This record gives sequence, C-alpha cells and structure tokens, in this order.
Amino acid sequence: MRLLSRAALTGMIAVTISVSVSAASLTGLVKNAQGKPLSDVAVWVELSGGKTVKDKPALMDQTRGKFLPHVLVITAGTMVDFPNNDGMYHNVFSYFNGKRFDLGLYPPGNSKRITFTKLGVHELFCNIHAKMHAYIVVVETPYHDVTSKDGKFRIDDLPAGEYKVAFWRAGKKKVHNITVSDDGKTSEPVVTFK
Ligand SMILES: [Cu+2]
Repeated sequence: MRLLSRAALTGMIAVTISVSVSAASLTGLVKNAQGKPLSDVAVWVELSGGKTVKDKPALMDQTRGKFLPHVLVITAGTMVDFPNNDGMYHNVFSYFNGKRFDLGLYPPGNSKRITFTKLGVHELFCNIHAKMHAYIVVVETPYHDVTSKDGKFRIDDLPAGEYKVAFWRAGKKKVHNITVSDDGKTSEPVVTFK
C-alpha cells in the first residue's frame, strides 16, 4: 500500500515537472539580403484550435502623420483601439482583404474601436494622407510577435511540439518548421527576406 502511494506520488511529480519544462520561448532573427536586421516582420505560429485566448485590447495609434505600429499582429476576436493622437483629422479604412471597414474622418482626441474576427492581413489607409499605411495581421492563436528594430522576436509559452512558424513582411510570407522538444529547447531560426 505504501509502495503504491509512493509510486502514485512520484507519477504526479513527474507530470508536474514535465508540464513546467515543456513550454519554451521561441526566439529568432529576421534580416534582409544584406544581413541587416528587419523590423516590422509579423511572426506567428500556424495552429488551429487549441488555446484561443484573446489578446488584451491592442492599439493602432495615429500620430505625427503615421499609423503606429506599422505592423500589428493580434489573435482573432481582439479589439483594436484607433485613437487620433495627432494634430489633424485622420481617417482609417481597409477595403482589400480581411474585414472591410471605414471609420470616417475624426478629429484629434477621438478614438474608435473595432473587433477583428476575420483571419488574415488587413491593410490600413487614411483617405486624406496617402502616405499613411499600416497592417493588422489577425491569426488564430496568441503565439505571435513582430520583429523589433534589432530584427528579433520572441514568442513565449510554446508547448512542446512540431510547428510551422510564419514570417510575413509586406505581402511576402515564409514558413519555417520549428520543433519545441520536451526539454523546452527550440532552434533559433534566422530568416532572410530578399
Ligand atoms: Cu490621415
């Protein structure tokens, strides 16, 4: 009896430990053909179903005649706020892919909000400033990031398994196969866009 309970206890501990170490952080680097780091590359794990927790409300700012960030990646069902924090009127519209919308012209200090449920790339414009341009990429899981100025990205809490990881930049997409092993190790992909 005592032996049995000890075995059961050992089994429980083993399970607990394997859960805690089998999730990994996936990090890597994206660069251009000249070897320079590329920012604003959307990175996400291509997964269907599973963990579908929505992200916190995200921000697509309008400031100094620009949308910021240039590329935003969110999980489907996430709300995005579009505040006008500039000194002039702006408009936000997206017609081509994904959800179609037009928020109309609105003045500084105002904000509008949209929930994105449709997967895919949304290309944003302002109808009075031709240079204003940004992307919202809607994916199925919270496993996503955007490369920073140093070209690096980080996706946390990825459970052990085999994954396809997508890298997207200005309409071009690359997919890499990544393995997260049971000891929580991953390869660190280096991706080049030409
Ligand atoms: Cu504008």
